[in-house]
Parts: sequence; C-alpha cells; structure tokens
Amino acid sequence: MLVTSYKLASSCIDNLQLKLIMINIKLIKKDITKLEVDAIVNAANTSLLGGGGVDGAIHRAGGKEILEECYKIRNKQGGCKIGNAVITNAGKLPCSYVIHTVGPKWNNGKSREKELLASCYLKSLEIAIKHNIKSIAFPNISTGIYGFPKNKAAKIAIETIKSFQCVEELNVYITCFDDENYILYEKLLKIKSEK
Ligand code: AR6
Repeated sequence: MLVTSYKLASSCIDNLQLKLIMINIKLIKKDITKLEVDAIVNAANTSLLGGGGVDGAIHRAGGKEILEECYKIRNKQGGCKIGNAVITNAGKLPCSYVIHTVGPKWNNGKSREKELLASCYLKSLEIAIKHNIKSIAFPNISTGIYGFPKNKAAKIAIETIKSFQCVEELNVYITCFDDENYILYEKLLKIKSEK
C-alpha cells in the first residue's frame, strides 16, 4: 500500500486553553473496500441503490446489509440529494460504517458542480464527527462515471478537507484508484511518495 502523509495543524483558544486541532491527510492508492478504517465514503447516486464504479464495488463486497439500510433511508427520506450524505452499516466490509454521498455530474461548471462537490466532502466529515469516527477514507468523488475533471476535483477535495474544523484528531485517507488521480494529489499536497 502506498501511504503518504500530510499533517495539518491549527490551534484555537477554547475555554482559555490552547487546543491543537489536527487533521492528518494521508494519500493512498488502494481499493477502498479493503481499508480497515472507521468509515469509508461511497460515491453513490441519489437512489442509494447501488451502481457501477466504487459504488458497485462497495455493495458487492459489503453484501445485502448495506443495501437493506439504504432502502430504509429511501423509505424515510427518499434517497440522498446531490451534495448530501447519509450513513449506514458496513455489512461485511472491514470498516465500521459507510458514508454514502452523491457527487454532481460534470456539466461544464454550469450547474454549481464545484459547490456541490465541496458539500459532499463537508457533509461526509460532519456525519463522521457526529458518529465519533476517527478515521475516514474518501474515494475521488465524481471523477469516474460523473466526469468531473480530476484536477479541479482534487483541489476542491483538499481545500474542503483542510478547512474543516474539528476538535478531535481525525485521520483522512484520500484513496486513489487510478494513477492519474494519485499523481495529481501527490503534487497538490507537495509530498514525496514512499513507493
Ligand atoms: N476503490 C477506490 N476507488 C475506486 C474504486 C475502488 N474500489 N472503484 C472505482 N474507484 P465512480 P462517480 C474510483 O465512477 O464518478 C456509480 O454508478 C474511480 O477510479 O465510482 O462519483 C454511482 O452509482 C474514480 O476515481 O463515481 C453513480 O451513479 C472514483 O472512484 C456514479 O457511478 C469515482 O468514480 C457516480 O460516479
């Protein structure tokens, strides 16, 4: 497994005590379904009923328990909106949760795609904090079937993760599946790969 790390630390005054806020961004190249983290993020669609790409891989490896919970969420709130996220069990996967988010389809930047993609990362991180999740792995949302330009998507992903405010240490794994995305992130994070 390729792992490279980027530590982001900032501080804030909380009750007159200096608190260190730490987000560890780790770049890896791996099948996200194999990761033993607290939560993996799925690049789902609004139906929540599975599809191709990473969504298909997650449902195939995780089994029917994930789909059953997706059906319950659908019945309750009618799926998941673009830019939003929901959480389910992880079925047979080695992680504890799957956070399903729905990225925007690329439409030449004419349909608020950048804002919606940032929202996918933000909402997923917010759900993670609510569930006391300490490690979360993201795929490169929208950059496959949904056709979002990879360089633009990578910038949005990094900016959004870096700007996220949390008071506990959080490990964020940016999980690339293809070389193109991996190289892009490596450059943007300005880190040397430990190949
Ligand atoms: N592990 C990590 N990343 C993966 C894996 C994997 N096992 N498989 C693919 N990727 P995509 P989207 C990467 O197409 O563009 C589905 O049908 C892939 O290389 O999975 O958001 C949904 O149901 C790419 O970089 O998601 C939706 O209908 C990234 O995951 C639609 O596709 C995202 O590619 C969502 O399209």
